[in-house]
Amino acid sequence: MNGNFTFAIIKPNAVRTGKSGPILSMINEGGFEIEALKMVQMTTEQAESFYEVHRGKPFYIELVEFMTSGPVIVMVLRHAHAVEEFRKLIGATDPSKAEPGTIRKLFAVSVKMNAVHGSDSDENAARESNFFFPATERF
Ligand code: IDP
Ligand code: MG
Repeated sequence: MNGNFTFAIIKPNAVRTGKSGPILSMINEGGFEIEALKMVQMTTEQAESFYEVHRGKPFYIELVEFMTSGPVIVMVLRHAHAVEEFRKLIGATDPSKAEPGTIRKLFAVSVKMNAVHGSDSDENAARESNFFFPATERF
């Protein structure tokens, strides 16, 4: 991971309502290459561990419940300055504050059900990619 990769999730609300295709189109049109992709149903243990950094926050339990409420699409994306560029493409956590034309502005239904996840640092991009795609499974 050298700044050219990020990790993304299409969250359960978006998968459930048929938004995976439009979101993947926006990712492609944004110039991101899909390096690895799969659909998974997260277990509670996986979601708790993935969101470990938020443990103890008021929204942690409902976030874990939401993220395990149905299948998600997890992927590793390649782009120059991938973390920053993908955060721009998805927009603010709270969709009411997201820029027009961002994925969250278009597809989020609430702060919690905000359609997509994007890593917030190169270090977390590596951690999160390895969490779902062990080195042997990719590239
Ligand atoms: P991010 O996804 O934009 O990085 P974080 O602050 O890391 O935002 O929060 C992780 C996820 O937790 C958010 O994407 C959202 O699904 C959920 N979340 C964040 N804040 C709240 C909240 O106040 N209520 C409910 N869910 C929240
Ligand atoms: Mg975050």
